[in-house]
Amino acid sequence: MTLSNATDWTIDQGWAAYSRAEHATWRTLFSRQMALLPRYACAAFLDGLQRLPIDGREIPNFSSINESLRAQTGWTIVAVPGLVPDEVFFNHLAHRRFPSGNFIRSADSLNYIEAPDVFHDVFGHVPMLMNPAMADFIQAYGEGGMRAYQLGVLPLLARVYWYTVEFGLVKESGALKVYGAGIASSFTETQFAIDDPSPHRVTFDLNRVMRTHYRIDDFQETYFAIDQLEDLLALSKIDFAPRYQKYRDARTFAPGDLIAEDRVLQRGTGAYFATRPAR
Ligand code: HBI
Ligand code: FE
Repeated sequence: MTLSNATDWTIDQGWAAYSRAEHATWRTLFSRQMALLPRYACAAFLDGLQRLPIDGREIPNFSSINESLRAQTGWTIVAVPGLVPDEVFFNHLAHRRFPSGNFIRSADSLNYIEAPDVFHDVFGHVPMLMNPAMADFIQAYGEGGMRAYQLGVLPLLARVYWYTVEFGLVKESGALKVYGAGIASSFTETQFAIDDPSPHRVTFDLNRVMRTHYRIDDFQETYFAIDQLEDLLALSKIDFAPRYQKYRDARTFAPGDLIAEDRVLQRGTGAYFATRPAR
């Protein structure tokens, strides 16, 4: 990790410093995902990817990504050394800058990362930042994040981000497709989220999701599906303040709970999680 000396935590991508081995890791990750995503990802993800200078040859250069991305939705990506403090993260998002890790995971742990790396951030997030609804939603999250933090209700908002931007599914022609970056950048979770009988799949409901805990270091026990990506646009316009009032002290739900009001699409067997207690 490179130390940051700017208060916004941005660093140079340092593209020229990537080794052949690091480019090869990108190549492996890219080809694994491309063997799956044409069947598993939503049309907007595939379309965004196709219109970006992201390919399986080498780690993309952020400045060429930014030419396409800025022209499409006014977003840019900025290089950061890893996780940045919440308020720094929100400030970038509110200004349509997506902080992206410049490092890449090591070749012997392709399925595990401690902090978001360049493959998660660029391959996972940037294609959806080409979509106008997602573009507005993440900016609104940045703007709302500071408010939620000051009100002491950040977990309520962070759960919405988690179950949409990171682990969201969308209904498309009667099937469930991936749009969340945490899924789209993971070979194992792409298959798990769509095909495995273990997790619940439930129609997204804002009030429900705000109260639902999530797993950070394992597959999700429940995936929430929106009806269409445009629902994110509506979500970006909602005033969360009254909901914070209502739900700040409300009971919360465990990752694998189903509740009476749920519109359950597929009730999970829980089989995978039976051997993996939540921590
Ligand atoms: N920093 N680089 C980076 N990427 C993230 O996704 C990120 C972060 N800092 C904080 C954060 N996410 C979350 O804890 C907030 O969304 C709540
Ligand atoms: Fe992410």
